[in-house]
Amino acid sequence: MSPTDFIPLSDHHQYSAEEARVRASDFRIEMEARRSVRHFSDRKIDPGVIEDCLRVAASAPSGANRQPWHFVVVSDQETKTRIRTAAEKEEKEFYDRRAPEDWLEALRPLGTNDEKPFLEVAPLLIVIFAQLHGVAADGSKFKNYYVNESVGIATGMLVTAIHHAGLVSLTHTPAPMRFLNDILDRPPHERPYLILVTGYPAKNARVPNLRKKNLSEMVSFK
Ligand code: IYR
Repeated sequence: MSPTDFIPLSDHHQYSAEEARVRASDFRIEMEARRSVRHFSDRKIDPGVIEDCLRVAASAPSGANRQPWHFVVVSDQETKTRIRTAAEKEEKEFYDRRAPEDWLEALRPLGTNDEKPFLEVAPLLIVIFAQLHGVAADGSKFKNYYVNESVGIATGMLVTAIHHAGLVSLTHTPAPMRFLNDILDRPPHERPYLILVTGYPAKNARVPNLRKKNLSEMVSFK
């Protein structure tokens, strides 16, 4: 383990109260326009844009800075088809048998079912893996900390960066997801976390009419 090494905090911007208000409000308006989209166009994405979005995700805080994540960016059509086939098999089980009635009821406003054409239509599937432990250069294992929290934060930042770049995404979690290790050739200590379906919306894309909680429903000030 390397010794403690501190450098000056650089690139930190402080804004006037007015600038801060404008920036916070502009960003809120931008982010409130984000929607999970299930109708994708097949329009390709500039690889440089996705690389920058992934760099944003990589800047996330993580337990002991272990960065316990791996992202597989899938654009290969045959691989997307294999993922769709495997995911739909699990999803059919879920919708036909595994899901309890209250879960199906909760999903009704979203209009989801076991058909996942977006897994083949969208130009990119970013498959996010959580590394349950690390592996050193000599093959020995080391612990990771707060893996779920860390990967969740990185994923949230990726979702935000993708929206900021004018793309849309869908967090998709077919359950169980272990088939992704086989298809994408990832080791067993990496657990599939979610598939971030990424691209441009279809011309006629529609989204459910949902409402987000307002501040008074979800925040208390003391
Ligand atoms: N994985 C299924 C079911 C599903 C579950 C939740 I929780 C959602 O918010 C949406 C869907 C599917 O993708 O259809």
